[in-house]
Amino acid sequence: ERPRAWWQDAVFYQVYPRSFMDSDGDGIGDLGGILARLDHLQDLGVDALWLSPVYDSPNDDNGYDIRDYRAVMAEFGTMDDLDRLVHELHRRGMRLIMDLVVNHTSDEHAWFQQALADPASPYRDYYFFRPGEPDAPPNNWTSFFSGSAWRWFPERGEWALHLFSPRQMDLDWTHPPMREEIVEMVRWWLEKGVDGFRLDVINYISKPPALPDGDATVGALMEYTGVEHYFAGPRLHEHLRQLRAEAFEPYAAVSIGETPGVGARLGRLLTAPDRGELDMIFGFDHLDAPGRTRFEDYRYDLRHLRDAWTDWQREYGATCWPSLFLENHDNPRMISKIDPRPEHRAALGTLLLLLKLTLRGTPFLYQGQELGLVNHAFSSVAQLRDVESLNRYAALRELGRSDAEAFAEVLAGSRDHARVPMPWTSGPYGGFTDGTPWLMGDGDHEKWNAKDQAADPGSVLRACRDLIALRRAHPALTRGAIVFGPRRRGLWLYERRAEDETIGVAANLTDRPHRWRMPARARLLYATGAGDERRLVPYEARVYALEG
Ligand code: TEU
Repeated sequence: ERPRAWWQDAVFYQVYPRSFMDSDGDGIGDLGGILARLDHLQDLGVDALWLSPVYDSPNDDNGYDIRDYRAVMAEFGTMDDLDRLVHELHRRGMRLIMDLVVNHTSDEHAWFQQALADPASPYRDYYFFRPGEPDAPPNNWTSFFSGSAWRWFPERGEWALHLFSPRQMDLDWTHPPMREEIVEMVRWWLEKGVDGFRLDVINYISKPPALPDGDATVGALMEYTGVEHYFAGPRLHEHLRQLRAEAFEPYAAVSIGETPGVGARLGRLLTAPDRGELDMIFGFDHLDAPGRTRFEDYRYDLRHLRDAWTDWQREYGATCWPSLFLENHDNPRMISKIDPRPEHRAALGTLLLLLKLTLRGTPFLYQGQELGLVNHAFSSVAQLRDVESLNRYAALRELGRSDAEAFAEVLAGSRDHARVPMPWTSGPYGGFTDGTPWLMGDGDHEKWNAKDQAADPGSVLRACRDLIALRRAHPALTRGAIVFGPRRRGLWLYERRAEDETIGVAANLTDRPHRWRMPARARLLYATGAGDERRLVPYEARVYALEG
């Protein structure tokens, strides 16, 4: 049993800085904007911020293509602004984790530029350069952003690997000097007082040296060819142990791995305390129904979440510590996936928050979830900005799909739904900027914005504040064991048991009423609906205390 850590009691809030708040009128969110909105986060009651990348970047993938790890992106402000943010958060008793993107760098990073310029450069071993012919990539791996995972450099007569955009060049982690530079850079940030990191696609960093072809059937199934070779590569655990031992451990920094494709079983190997690797991971299997992908426009059934998370919590047992998230900057808004009907929006938004704030583990809110935000009615690909969406649209058109077909597929899963700027007021552009936003929404902010919801006792925002306060008031919700009730039709029933208190939760996961009665000795702590004593209405949940 690991000693209790701060991040086990904390509620995290993910800020996508480009879309949070613009303080200088250029239409792009920035650090000054975040500083100006810290009261919103403090009023919400969150304990820690996870900040998506703010490092210098050409923004091919909105900062996930880093050009200089020790500089702040000009659009976002200065290093002084970042130092002020660290100081201001700590002054408020909050913490900051940054986004560590070390599977790849921008092609404009000095390491890559020097490797390109000089065949004898020591930086060539930092990347996957392979000699070859212009029409024969070294293997059949595909990029997550469409096309081959290899970029041809005619001036060098060589290919270079990129699992993501052709401007995000994969780092070769088998090369010790590269690993040492990463360790040094992480320590540099921890010296500045940062409290930890979310590690971008950290399970992808170890590739088998032979870079073997991917199995085409896996490619068809997983949409990406080659992923079976690197989603948990040969030296992954070794690299994670080095990072922890040399960078995170000495600063007691929290490490949260973003690990697409990793399930609970491998999650235990990555996060069990005695493994010396990561503290938590983000698995993604629960975000889509089995056999579905986010690019399919289907109604997500919350019973899948119940089953996926129940299994995950059971597999983790008392040893490992789950992360609890349903949205981020890479996925559509969950309310829209489950039930886009306006009459259910507030109840569903509140239900999703309640589940995350009462299950065992650390909850992560993504900006806008506290407001019940939904997908945007983009009308054409011209309105999109996400490199994944734009590349996918072009690839589908290449395959002969019509504009309507290609746009419909991209629209279903576009990451831009979650990247439309935060709605602070009902005013122009939701009060996000005095300029023109880099990405335009569909006007939803006129009715759904932080200012109006703060004044409305029945709003999702007020429910979110109350639920975070409830979680803080009852240690059973942060430290109690979890015991699941029977999986009855559309209900999710579970208890959180601490020595002096048991808290029960009953949630209706469907759009139909379900019979349910409070247990005899129960004291109601929180209800999201009318509170009929014999049933739960659609998407209604109750939280109650069982005496003794
Ligand atoms: O996302 C990685 C990720 O989740 C993808 O592997 C995803 O599984 C893929 O798009 C298939 O759905 C991280 C960042 O969160 C994302 O914003 C970046 O674009 C990406 O890595 C590259 O840095």
